[in-house]
Amino acid sequence: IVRPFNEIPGLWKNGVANLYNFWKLDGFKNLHRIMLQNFNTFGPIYREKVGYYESVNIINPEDAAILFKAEGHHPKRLKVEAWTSYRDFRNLKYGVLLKNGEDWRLNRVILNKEVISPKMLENFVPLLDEVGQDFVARVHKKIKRNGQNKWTTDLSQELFKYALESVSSVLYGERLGLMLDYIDPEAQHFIDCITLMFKTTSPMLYIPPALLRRIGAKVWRDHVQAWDGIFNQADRCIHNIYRQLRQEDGTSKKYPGVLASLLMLDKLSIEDIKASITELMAGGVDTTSITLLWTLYELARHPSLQEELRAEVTAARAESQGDMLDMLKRIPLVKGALKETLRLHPVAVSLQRYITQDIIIQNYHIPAGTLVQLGLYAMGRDPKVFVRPEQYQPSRWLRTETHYFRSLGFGFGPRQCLGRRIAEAEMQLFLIHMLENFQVEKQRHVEVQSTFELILLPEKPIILTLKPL
Ligand code: HEM
Ligand code: 2DC
Repeated sequence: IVRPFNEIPGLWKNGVANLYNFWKLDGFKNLHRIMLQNFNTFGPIYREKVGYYESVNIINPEDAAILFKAEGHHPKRLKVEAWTSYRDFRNLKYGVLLKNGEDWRLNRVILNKEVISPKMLENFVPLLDEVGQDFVARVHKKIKRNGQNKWTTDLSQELFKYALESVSSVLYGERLGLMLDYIDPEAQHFIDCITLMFKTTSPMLYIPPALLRRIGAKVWRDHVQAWDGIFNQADRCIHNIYRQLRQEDGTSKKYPGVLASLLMLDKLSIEDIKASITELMAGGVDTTSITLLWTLYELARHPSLQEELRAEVTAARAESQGDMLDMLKRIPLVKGALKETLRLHPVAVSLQRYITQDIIIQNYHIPAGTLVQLGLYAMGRDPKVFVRPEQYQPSRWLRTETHYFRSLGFGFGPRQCLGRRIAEAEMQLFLIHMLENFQVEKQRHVEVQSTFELILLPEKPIILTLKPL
């Protein structure tokens, strides 16, 4: 017999007391570890209430399948109130990230064709490949200059620039010039604002932003400043393209970028386009760059695996004879490495949906309307789900063992990551170029853990050494 909702184990009776304990455990930074611990304590399903944030948490791929079957036609994630409050405060439109219902679907369907359709890779790959080439050229130059024939550094700032340059070139069909020596201070400010925006969001998951705003709290003020910086910079880029488009005669055959394509399509209002383009630009920086940093870290820790990947890339290069679109089809182990990185170091600690119908998970009844979270970080490290989960093994994604609801780093279904194709191509091209040019090494005995700043980040700088091959 099915057990009732109220019997699901967990701490869900006193949200305020739980928030206090959460805060004592420095939970704002440890959310991923706390979730892992909760699964250890309560088993594969638990119910929780922290502050005003209430959810049912699951960890098994088979249960994830049940969850996503009940997501309905307009899948809805946890509402990040800090983000909607800012838009409301500044009277700005929601983009596809924050919209819901039919309005979300109408926008998303049009954006899908321009952003996530595999057909678009033809347009994106040449642009992204150029940025990849410029990145390695920049590293070579740095190495030449310092005269040591190697470069030991924390690459995160360089990777932020690579990611912003990449996503901008796809969105605007134009280069910002971030792979040059002297970069636009506005672009650097944009990068800093994104980091601050994420960091200030996490406390506001549990404490309503409206309250923080009323008491004039610093997090809220910092959050507003961060988004202001993001929207100002995106606005400048968007206006530029808009102006250029009005001056052109429209006969150019060159791919003009996502923004110009959307403007010419004329199916979404300018305000809707602006809102979603800003979200894409902001969503495209920390996500891919941190995933690449973790990947380089893992490759540095596993030198023979690094050589295996290099061999795959060398062979793919020869076989594809300079056709990059073809080359991307010949690097399964590189793709496995990226999946493996997202398994151990996911950007999103969880995936969530408000279910639209009653479901039964682990023999508990869960009513429609409940927020159900899949603990993505916890699932990636669960020995019941992945054989020897602590080992970084890209080849596990090539084997015939089941991958059923196990590769969920970009989410699932119609509400999955809109930037997924861009992110994948951008990261694959980056690894191709890096593996072809440099050996990646690290200092011995340094283990780096994750910290939660809305997305999961390395808790301390990752120092790597790049040596020309
Ligand atoms: C949504 C992960 C890169 C833009 C999401 C979601 C995840 C995710 C887990 C939620 C999906 C769901 O609820 O099912 C990642 C990862 C990335 C990445 C792991 C890179 C390694 C990017 C990039 C962009 C982007 C490069 C922009 C170009 C978005 C947007 C949404 C989203 C706009 C919201 C889509 C919607 O609500 O309809 N991403 N992302 N992401 N991501 Fe990404
Ligand atoms: C954070 O408990 C933890 O892709 C919360 O590119 C639940 C939650 C809700 C929404 C998730 C968020 C978590 C992590 C960051 C995500 C976000 C949805 C989209 C966003 C996964 C898991 C992200 C990084 C977007 C951000 C785009 C934005 C900057 C314009």
